Amino acid sequence: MAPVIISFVSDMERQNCRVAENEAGKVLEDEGYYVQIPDKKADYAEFENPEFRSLGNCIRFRSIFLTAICIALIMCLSLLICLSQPGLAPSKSVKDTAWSKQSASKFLMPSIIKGESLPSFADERTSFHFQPERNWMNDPNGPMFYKGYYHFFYQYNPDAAVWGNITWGHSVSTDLIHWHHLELALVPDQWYDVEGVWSGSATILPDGKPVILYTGIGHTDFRDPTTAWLESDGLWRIAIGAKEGTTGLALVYKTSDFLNWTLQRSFLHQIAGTGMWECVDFYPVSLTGTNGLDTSKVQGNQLVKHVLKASLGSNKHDYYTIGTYSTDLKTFVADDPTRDVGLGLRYDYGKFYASKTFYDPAQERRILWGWANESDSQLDDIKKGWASVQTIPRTLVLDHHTGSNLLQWPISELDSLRGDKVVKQDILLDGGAMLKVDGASGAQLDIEVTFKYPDVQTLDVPLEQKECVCSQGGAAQRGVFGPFGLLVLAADDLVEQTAVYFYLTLRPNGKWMTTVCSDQSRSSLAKGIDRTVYGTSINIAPTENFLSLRLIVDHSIVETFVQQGIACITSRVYPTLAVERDAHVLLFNNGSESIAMHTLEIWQMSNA
Ligand code: DQQ
Repeated sequence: MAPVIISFVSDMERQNCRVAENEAGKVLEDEGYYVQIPDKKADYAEFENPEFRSLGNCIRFRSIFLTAICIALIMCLSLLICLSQPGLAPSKSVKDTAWSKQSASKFLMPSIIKGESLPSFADERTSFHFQPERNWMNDPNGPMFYKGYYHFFYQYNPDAAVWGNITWGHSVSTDLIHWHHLELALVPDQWYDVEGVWSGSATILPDGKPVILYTGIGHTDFRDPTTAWLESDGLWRIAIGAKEGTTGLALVYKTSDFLNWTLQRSFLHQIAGTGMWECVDFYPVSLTGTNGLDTSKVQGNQLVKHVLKASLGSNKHDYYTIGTYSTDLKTFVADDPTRDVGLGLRYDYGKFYASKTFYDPAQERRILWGWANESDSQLDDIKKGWASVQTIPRTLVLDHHTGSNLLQWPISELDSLRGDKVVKQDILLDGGAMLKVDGASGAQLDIEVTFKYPDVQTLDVPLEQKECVCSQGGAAQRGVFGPFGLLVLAADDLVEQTAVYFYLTLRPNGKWMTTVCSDQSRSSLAKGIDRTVYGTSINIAPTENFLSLRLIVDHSIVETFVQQGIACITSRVYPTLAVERDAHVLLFNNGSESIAMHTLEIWQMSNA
């Protein structure tokens, strides 16, 4: 079953659009670079099938309304600019063309190319997060489960550790943790890919055939097609992110055959002031169960809610909202307008962008991938020869307790990497306490900790009435109830430490507020690193009795899951002393009141 690859180009470009089935498909097969299997040949033999390699049809894209929102004009301009530059004419393969070299030179590429050995910075490379062997990676693209394998594609620069010359990298796995890297899947070998093969999605058709949609010529406010969903009128629909003025929006196109497309009159959704919506995602979640739902499960609104996510180009954060998709009006309405796209909930309050979900039919779950960029400098990335990781894939379900947020949790397959375990129970942390956890040092850890919610109601001390802001003082603040939590990747003398903690305060309105922060401000002695303290406040009533954290620590990344996944925070950290067995874990309480730690479990994690 050959996948169909579709590049999105506008009306004015379609005259030149390739019908790629024969021409490009042949090129790919001839060069054999779509799938190349250096080892474990038997396991992945499936993908050597020429059928799988061939490309499909180019889309006939009717951008009727694009003119109205000035996108066509912008595209026209960028097209002319591209074509007027000698040396930018596309050729067939990214590996050995003048085009790729020309393009690369635009970005002042360093000379880290395939075959060269990696420079040092070994302590910063992750051991069980998804990373290509070298060079730049950004957005997750087209994740899917196909013929018994999870496929993961990603925006990738095969030539350097900075963005540019964008292709689709490709890896396969049977468990979403152990990955087998394949050759590039999509390369800019056509004129409309002159800016690179940008982000997109995969849709598995009812007959099992995958369709891959991506964006061709970039630099327009129109990109990143979603997975398609099928409605009862027999038409497939996709959403595409766009912008009109400063209003971010999601356009919808419909098709019966993935070749002929009509722009729907109504937008799926729009929010003034949010700017360009990148990497829109749109999918149903069950109101009744914990299974994930296929993207086409749009009917039966009494049983499903819809999630709409946009990655805001303006601040590089992924915002989602929960609401109702009207199959009559073909529009989405958020349940709570004050928490609409860009105004309220984020998947992650740290370094996490351009995310994408997919439905995993094998385990009936919806899985979220997100890109965690570096927090060091571009020069550091060039020196280390790589940039970016993907966060651990997370399952997503509606929080049935609140009905108003999602719960995210690392996929259960991650547990297979858990090794030696340290357990501590019922430790009272007095105000100012700092307690090293013996036997738990290391830079690859999975940590679960639960604190008893303190008895805030009956306290006989003057209470703080303030909003806690993570960035104002970080973990060094001194409060009544907090900051308290964990230090990870902490050096012997604590000159390096990454703190993840709670801080409880009483709002002026008399309600208790729980703030959770990930403080990377003291994570490294190195210079030129982003030291933002990330965090958010969450609704936890004192009656819930407990506060919990799960931390996934992998050398240069700390992923935090708060209160069983109500909120997540991802930090990128670069300790220089607190590495390997010199990286310690401590419990701490910087508040004046005691905090009871209930259970602490720490697993050493194996390499993937
Ligand atoms: N990255 C891609 C675009 C997308 C952006 C280009 C988001 O398609 O909008 O690499 O990070």
